[in-house]
Amino acid sequence: MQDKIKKIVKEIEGYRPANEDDLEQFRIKYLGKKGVVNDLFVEFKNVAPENRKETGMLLNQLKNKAEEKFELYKKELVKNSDFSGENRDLTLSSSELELGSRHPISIVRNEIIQIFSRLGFNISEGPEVEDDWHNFTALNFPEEHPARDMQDTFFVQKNPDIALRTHTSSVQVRVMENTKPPIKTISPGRVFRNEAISARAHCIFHQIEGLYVDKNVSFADLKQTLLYFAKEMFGEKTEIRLRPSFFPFTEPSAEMDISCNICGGKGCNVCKYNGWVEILGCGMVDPNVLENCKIDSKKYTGFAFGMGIERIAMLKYQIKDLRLFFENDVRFLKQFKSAL
Ligand code: 2U9
Repeated sequence: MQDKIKKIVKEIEGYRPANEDDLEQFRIKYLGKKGVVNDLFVEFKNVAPENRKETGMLLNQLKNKAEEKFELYKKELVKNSDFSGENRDLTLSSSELELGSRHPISIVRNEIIQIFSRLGFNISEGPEVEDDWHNFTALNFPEEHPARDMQDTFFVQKNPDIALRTHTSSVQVRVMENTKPPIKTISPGRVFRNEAISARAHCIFHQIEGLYVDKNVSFADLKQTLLYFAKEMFGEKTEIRLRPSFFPFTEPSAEMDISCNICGGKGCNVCKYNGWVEILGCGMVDPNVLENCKIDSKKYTGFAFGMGIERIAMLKYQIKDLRLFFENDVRFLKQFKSAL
């Protein structure tokens, strides 16, 4: 009998329950009324008196082992249970939930929105599928302008009148058509261009465009607004410079550079050793555009600007390849933590 008991002790020592049901089967098998332990106690009555002491001790050890094993795993299973079991312990603390993180494009977009909100800009949104009028004609694009070409624009169902918007200026045309000045709005959103994908270009990207139309809005107002933006976004020491440019929808037009936020203007590979990096385009709204939207260009003037959010994010976080924003690799995304 002693050998039998020792064998069962070994069996119990090696036992690990697969789940709650398994543990219950263990309890019934060893500790139940008709279980192994009770059967052995019945058998014990027939043990010869000279063997009783030793066999009795072994039997008690077996019983204790089985009970300890059962109690240990009962506690463990309750701790790990999903609270659906009967043995739930509501005093146990919950397991920690791992939080996700915002996409870097959302973080930068929200930061830009906050900066312009402080200057009184509201947010406007509009359709991603646009008609020719809102995307091109109202914005003073000539009939033969290359941007209207199949090569640059995604047309919907080969309809030359319906396309995926190539910029969010189309949203601001809608705002001007439906609102009387003063208008002070920014339009964040996805835009689409028929371009080959590379480290510096993608067929989908994100823009924020700004528009301020009122009496007496001047180029000086534009410059001051953009200087404030640059300092808030890239740091107090940031300087700006405007270079003359051309867009169909603004006159005069300019491109804006900031002093390189990496080397502080001394020269590095981000600014290609000239100390300045381009971040946006801007200008005074062309009077034709105001008139197209039924705004009296003799009474009102306006400034506008546009930027690619990916470009701002690449400069802010020193990211060299734009495609990383679209791959959604969690190892890339989880590096960006933000309150916004
Ligand atoms: C209206 C009238 C004018 C918005 C402007 C730019 C200059 C510009 C580019 C920057 C990089 C687009 O993302 S990008 O490729 N944008 O250079 N955008 S002025 O002008 C407007 C907007 C709305 C009604």
